[in-house]
Amino acid sequence: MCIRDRAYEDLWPAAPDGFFYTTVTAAQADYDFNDLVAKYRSKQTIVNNNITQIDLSYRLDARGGKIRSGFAVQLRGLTPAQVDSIQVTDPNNVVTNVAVSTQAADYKLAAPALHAYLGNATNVANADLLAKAIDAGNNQLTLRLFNDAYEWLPSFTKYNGVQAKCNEFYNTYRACPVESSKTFTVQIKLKGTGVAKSSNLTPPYNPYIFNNGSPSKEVHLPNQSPTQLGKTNSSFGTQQDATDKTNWSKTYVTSDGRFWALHIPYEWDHPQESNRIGDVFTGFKPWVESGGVNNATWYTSPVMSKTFRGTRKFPL
Ligand SMILES: [Ca+2]
Repeated sequence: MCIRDRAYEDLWPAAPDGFFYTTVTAAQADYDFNDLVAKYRSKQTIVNNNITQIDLSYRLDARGGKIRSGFAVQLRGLTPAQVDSIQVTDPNNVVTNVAVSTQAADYKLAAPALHAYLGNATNVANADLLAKAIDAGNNQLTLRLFNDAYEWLPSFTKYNGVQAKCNEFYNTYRACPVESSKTFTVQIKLKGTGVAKSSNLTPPYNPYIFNNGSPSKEVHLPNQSPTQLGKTNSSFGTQQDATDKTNWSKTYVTSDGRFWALHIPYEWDHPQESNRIGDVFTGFKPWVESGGVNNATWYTSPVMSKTFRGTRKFPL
């Protein structure tokens, strides 16, 4: 008699929806939450209650920020030593087998998009990033997908003399033509029988963006831990930031409960450029002020004239 392994796939989200990640500058800018809009899905392959493989898909939809930001995800609960292989397919369908380092002195993973930068004179600064430990001392698997959102969601000159403002951002002015989304896929295979399925290693994991020119300046979802490099950011505790630098239990929030990144389980129609999120989604402010108790589905009810999509179908 053959007893088959109890294997299944744990999809997140279970139904098609989205992941939305955005930030503003330290000066708070316009708080329009469209500086980087990415949607993601996660699949965990489970065998006998162990995770043996994690598949991630990140679809970049919009860049409404001027700061050159990179994007990374830390898979807390997973160490580099537990990983057998990582393969990343970039939006150009270039497949990279990512070298995994278990050395604390190294950055945990090479960023797969970086091979494109090394020969690119306009992005010389990125070569410096390569030499730095992205999360040395923490020993949590950290995967950097790209160093500069402009690489994938570029600015243009093609609208000169037509609609010049369409050159600046990517899919945040509703009057501009819709540009295509860009998708990264990641396949992480674990060694041996994998790792025990746990609440520590669940979507959305710990995604963050970082300032290309100052990589310690990370922006995570509220109360998610910075990397070791991120903890050296001297901006913590300045202006209105209320991060707890002792225990890191309270991070990337202000004293009045605001934050710089959002995770929304919905096919979100992000704000048009320079429209404050509270004006686009009137339920947002009461949601924040109630500590997330009231108006929990605020993101489903936009003022349509102030979103990017409006009545226009998104490029899905
Ligand atoms: Ca913006």
